[in-house]
Amino acid sequence: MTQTPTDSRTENEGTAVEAGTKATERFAASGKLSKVDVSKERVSLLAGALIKAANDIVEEHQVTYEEYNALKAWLIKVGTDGEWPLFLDVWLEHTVEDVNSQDRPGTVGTIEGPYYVPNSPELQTPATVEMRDGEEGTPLRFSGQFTDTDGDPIQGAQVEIWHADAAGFYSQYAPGLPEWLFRATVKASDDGRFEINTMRPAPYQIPTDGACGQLISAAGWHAWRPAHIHIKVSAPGYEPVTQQLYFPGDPHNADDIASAVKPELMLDPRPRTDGKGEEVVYDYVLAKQGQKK
Ligand code: MBD
Ligand code: FE
Repeated sequence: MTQTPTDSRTENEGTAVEAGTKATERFAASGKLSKVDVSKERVSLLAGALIKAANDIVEEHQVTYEEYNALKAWLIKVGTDGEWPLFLDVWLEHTVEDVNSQDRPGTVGTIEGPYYVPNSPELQTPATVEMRDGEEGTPLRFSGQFTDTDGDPIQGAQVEIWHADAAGFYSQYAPGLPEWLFRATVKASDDGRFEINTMRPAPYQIPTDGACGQLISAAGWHAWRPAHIHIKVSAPGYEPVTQQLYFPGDPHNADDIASAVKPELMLDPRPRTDGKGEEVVYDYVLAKQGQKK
């Protein structure tokens, strides 16, 4: 659901159905559905392998009719709650990302997740992302430089950034937040440098009141992701990288529900000398289009 001026609920009054419906609508609007082009051979191979894996589980674990019906009910609920993007991005995307980035040199990526929104407001470096008056949290100055794999600066690079607020909510997926809160597209300088002023996000708990939350509590798991900043970097002629950056010391770095933490993605923020929060440098090395390890 989109935010309306009469929507006076606070962010934590949002629902899983609301966030899920938005993520599902966003996926449908992304064009990824109209571009489906998978050969009959691959569909037969992949769907066949998935069905066989499911049948093997039933046999190995002697699944009862009660359990089979619980599965059926739950799968239906994933759909009605709009949580297919959430479910897939939390429990499957990390392997898809690994498989598809294994030959790409340069800065490592990780999963995109369900809350990316394209076409965020364009800002020139040095940039400050949209925040509310008196925004809660620790200010974070994030800067770096783009180079190619030979160490030469890249022209025309941009950083798309999106993250949760200090309470752990994403704009456009929770009620009551400004549309582009903590979302921006920052254009780097001609020598590939960028500076983005934002706030440190909070750890994020995936919605607990929908189908995914029901699975988590039925299985006795936890719903947490470590605090993270989502990034998508690109430059003409180079392979784009989608990633997330994390903060040392977060208790969920070691047990991210989405299995998306990698050591190369850990930031090292330091207190700023002017006392106004923290700063951190993170540089990007991009592969030329088609460049392989
Ligand atoms: C998130 O913010 C996220 O990054 C992922 C991967 C899944 C759910 C919520
Ligand atoms: Fe996220």
